[in-house]
Amino acid sequence: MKTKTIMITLLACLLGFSTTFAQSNDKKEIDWKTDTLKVFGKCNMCKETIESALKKKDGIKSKNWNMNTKLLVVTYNPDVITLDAIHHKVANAGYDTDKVKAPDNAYDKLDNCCKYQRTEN
Ligand SMILES: [Cu+2]
Repeated sequence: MKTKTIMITLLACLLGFSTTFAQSNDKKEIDWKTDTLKVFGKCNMCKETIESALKKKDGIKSKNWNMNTKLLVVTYNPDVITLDAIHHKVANAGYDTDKVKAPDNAYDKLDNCCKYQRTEN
């Protein structure tokens, strides 16, 4: 009787363990992607605006815009957001990227100190 109880307990443990294992195996690892894009901005306030346009809930893991190089390095979950969508998010915050031009009304909303020189095209 005692042996049976032990056996059942052991079996239950094993079953529980294998289920946990299967679950963690099922859960897909996030295949983070890192890309660099050019974003035309000027100062530290631009940095704030550019970086806060990219949010964690949108699949962004990290972002860092360099004021001197104008390069934004962004790590994101490609299952959640595309690089194209990232360009658009930055552009909608008022900043031209190397691919997407910011809407004029978004640019106009920027603080005067942040009004970077736009290229004509
Ligand atoms: Cu600025």
